Amino acid sequence: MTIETSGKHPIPPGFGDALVQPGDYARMYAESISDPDGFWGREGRRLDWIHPYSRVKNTDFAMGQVSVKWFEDGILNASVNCIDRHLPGRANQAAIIFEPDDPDQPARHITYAELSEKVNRFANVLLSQGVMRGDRVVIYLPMIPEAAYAMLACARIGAIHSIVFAGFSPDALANRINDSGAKLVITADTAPRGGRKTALKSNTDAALLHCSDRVRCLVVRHTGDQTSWIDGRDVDVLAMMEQVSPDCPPRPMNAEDPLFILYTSGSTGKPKGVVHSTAGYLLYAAMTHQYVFDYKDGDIFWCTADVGWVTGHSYIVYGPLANGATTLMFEGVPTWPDAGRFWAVCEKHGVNQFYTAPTAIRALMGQGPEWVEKHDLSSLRVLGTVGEPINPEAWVWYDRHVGKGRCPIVDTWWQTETGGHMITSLPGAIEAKPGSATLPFFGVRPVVLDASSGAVQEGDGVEGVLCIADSWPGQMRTVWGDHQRFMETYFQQYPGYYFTGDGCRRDEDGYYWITGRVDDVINVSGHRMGTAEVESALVAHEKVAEAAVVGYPHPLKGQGIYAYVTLMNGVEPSDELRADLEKWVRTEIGPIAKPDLIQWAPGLPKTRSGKIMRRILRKIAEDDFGALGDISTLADPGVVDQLIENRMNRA
Ligand code: 6R9
Repeated sequence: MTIETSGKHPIPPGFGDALVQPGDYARMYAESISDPDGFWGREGRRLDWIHPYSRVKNTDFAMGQVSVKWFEDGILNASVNCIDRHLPGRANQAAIIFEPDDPDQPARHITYAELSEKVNRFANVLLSQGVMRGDRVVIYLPMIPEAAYAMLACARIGAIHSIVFAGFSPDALANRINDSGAKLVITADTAPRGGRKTALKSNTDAALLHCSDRVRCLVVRHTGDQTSWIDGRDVDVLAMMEQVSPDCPPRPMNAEDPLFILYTSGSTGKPKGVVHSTAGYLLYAAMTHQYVFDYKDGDIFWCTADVGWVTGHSYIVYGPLANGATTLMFEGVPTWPDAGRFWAVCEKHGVNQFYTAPTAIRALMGQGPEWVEKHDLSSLRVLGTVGEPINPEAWVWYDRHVGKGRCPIVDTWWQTETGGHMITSLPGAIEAKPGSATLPFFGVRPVVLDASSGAVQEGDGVEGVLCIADSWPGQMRTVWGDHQRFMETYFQQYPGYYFTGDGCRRDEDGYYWITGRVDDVINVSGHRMGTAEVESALVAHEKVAEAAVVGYPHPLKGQGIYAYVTLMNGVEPSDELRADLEKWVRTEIGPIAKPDLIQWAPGLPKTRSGKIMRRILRKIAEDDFGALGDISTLADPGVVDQLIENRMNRA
């Protein structure tokens, strides 16, 4: 199928009352750029403040003194903004609809009144465990309402939460508990997903062997499965919630106090703790949620991400709840019990906005449109995608079979570091092009730079690396415990700009097309993975001497993980060893990091100074070795032929 992608896709009829109209976008965008203080000073009033701010923007991108502050003298509480202020008008409206893994179990509608009681009680449990303002709390929970209660309870008392995706291994969990210096970890007994169970409590037990013995463990008894129990360390949080007061006064917080830390992969072996602020982050999540999805009162909003990723933070919990929305939380997977589950859930709950990842769309597309056609999707109004570039085939399928041509698709480009959407279309205002994230959100100043010279590429029809020229309220503030690393990672390479790590093209219409990462980060099913992280896991195995990891095109995952492994002298390659290495990476990092292909490499292509030539390894992994480029600087060009001969991906 060839697909016309250069033309604009007209806005479907029925968006005449969209929050942002075609004429508004250009006007509002221009104002947001020419007068950020005026624009954000007004938008900041979306939040409820205990003490209003007098200063709006105070930011500096100069290397060595990078500093990002918004609304810095304002005082507020994030949980009040997500709960208390909605109680007068929405006490009986559902805040969260919980759809369990097992479709035969009843869904739960949690009203704002109930959410309030749960969060207050949860906050009192945290206080009873000695958690104080500024303390870190690690949350290792599945997609259950208690994850949202835990986040908001932290926010209520001024503790900083750090969610670790429930698919991460005990080692990854321990590293994050230790790096953040958390006092407490919150987990569940077991987590059902797609009919299978993950033993979260026993993973946590294993992690805590590598942590200070002062770290406490709160356990949500979710399935009731038997777990080990250490008296004095483990606390049954649901039982305890019954015993504490249903009132917990919110702690007044400074606008710039950290709301949460979220670890994400970069070009080095060690994930970094991305720190987000209370006011700027919350405002940005709320505003993008409202405008980008054209969210209106009474709508049912569903973001299929996991709360363990930034998308879940901003568009399951903080953005929707700050707007008094009804947000759907789904414990399961798209393909269980069958490939119609997403659409069954949309029909059952009358979902109006549906937000998912291209990898999920591709997987469902492969099952055929009949799974979609079985269900009544007439409630859907806006569709969204996030996580990686969407291929036009998947875009067209989504539009045709899910949206029936009636629903604008918003392709939202953003990052853990940006807090919320940065480049995206708007349902009633910006026409889409399949595969393009289109135009910048209000207040966002994208620039395309020449990758090697750093020169700004002016005008349209240009290509290069994507940077952002000025701050926006949702921007990360620092790397937890390492401001120097924050500056070096994002502001050193192209002085004066925030460097996104993505390549990008701006077409003749000024539309942005993200071409993927230009650093050593790969995007597997929309999840970020540092190649260095997988390499350090592999070389930690006693039989591995050296490893190099690259991405390669994968039909479902977007990118797959391709590992070249050099074994220790005297160790023979075997299928058992390959399986063992796969298992090893799963336990070191988690199932999402398992290499798709492992090639035994007696040697790796290196320069004379010993640098691995990843460019060559990428080409071989892509099965595109006709275009290897210059290999004359290699210390031993012979290894290349051998690697080509034994390549694993024969596309
Ligand atoms: C929100 C999220 C960020 C990286 C980002 C880019 C890729 C995300 C995209 C997209 C093309 C989109 N990415 N959305 N690429 N089009 N709509 O995914 O955060 O996990 O930090 O990943 O994902 O490469 O730099 P995160």
